[in-house]
Amino acid sequence: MPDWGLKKTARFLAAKLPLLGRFIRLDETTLQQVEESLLSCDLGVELTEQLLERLRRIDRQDADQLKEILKAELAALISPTQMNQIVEGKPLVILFVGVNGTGKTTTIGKLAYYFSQKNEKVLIAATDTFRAAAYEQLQIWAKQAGAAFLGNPQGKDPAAIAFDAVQSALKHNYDVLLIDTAGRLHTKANLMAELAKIKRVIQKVLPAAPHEVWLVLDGNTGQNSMVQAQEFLKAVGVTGLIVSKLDGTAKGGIVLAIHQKLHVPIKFIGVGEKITDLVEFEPRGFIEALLSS
Ligand SMILES: Nc1nc2c(ncn2[C@@H]2O[C@H](COP(=O)(O)OP(=O)(O)OP(=O)(O)O)[C@@H](O)[C@H]2O)c(=O)[nH]1
Ligand SMILES: [Mg+2]
Repeated sequence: MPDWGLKKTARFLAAKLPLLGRFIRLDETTLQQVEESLLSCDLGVELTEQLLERLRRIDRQDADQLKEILKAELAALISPTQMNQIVEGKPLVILFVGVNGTGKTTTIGKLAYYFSQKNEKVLIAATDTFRAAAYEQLQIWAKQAGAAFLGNPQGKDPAAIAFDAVQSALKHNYDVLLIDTAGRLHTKANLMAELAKIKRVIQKVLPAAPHEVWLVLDGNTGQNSMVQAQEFLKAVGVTGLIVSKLDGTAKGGIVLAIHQKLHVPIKFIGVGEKITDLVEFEPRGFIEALLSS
């Protein structure tokens, strides 16, 4: 079983959920406690209400193990997978976007390692010309992951660097190109337009690229993630999501809320700061871990 980074959330839920013995009825007080617990781990209002509705229909005879019931009912509510395959391309070009500090650069380091382990030849490109330390930070990750690195510490134009990166990936026969971008607020129209420009410029070199645009969300951000996702979707057509920092939060329920609401597949989740702290997302395993403590 993968480490879903849910220890904090699971422990939190375990402490909050009412203890039910065999044949105890799911009465309104119990249900209310369940509701509060689920809301406070950020499962979201919609999913929580749907779940409560299902719990209300459960026969009292069945209510012997609340957690097992919750697991089964939650799993029945959650759509199993939403096409979690990564699109094919040679080179496969993935553009990473997101609000400041969500974990884009760290995730790229982890993914470079993930692809390298599959014997793919990986190139990482740094287009964050905004934050001074960004270039070096990504370079260190590339080295650690055994991936090639391209950037321009004096560069001013992110799109121009992206352009060079795609050309270089084609020329040198890379399997995967991971393009980092500077963090930006989803409310800043000019910065969102810059992302669209990066995308257009990439397409000039390779019309099918970027094959994927992955939005990195911080698992601690809660319901505001939904708003961020909607804006990035509008601006650059996000094809996949990564939820990071689940190890640091007791609000891991947000992942299921996002999965259910946004209809964009969650590809991976980040569960720590190490290069191996990345897990391929799969809802059933996630639910199991959420209610495992
Ligand atoms: N605990 C934990 N920390 C993480 C995870 N992912 C990223 N971080 C930390 O979050 C901080 C920000 O990560 P970055 O990768 O620099 O985020 P970014 O989105 O590239 O930031 P900007 O480029 O400034 O927008 C760093 O301190 C990372 O170590 C994670 O899964 N778990
Ligand atoms: Mg960064």
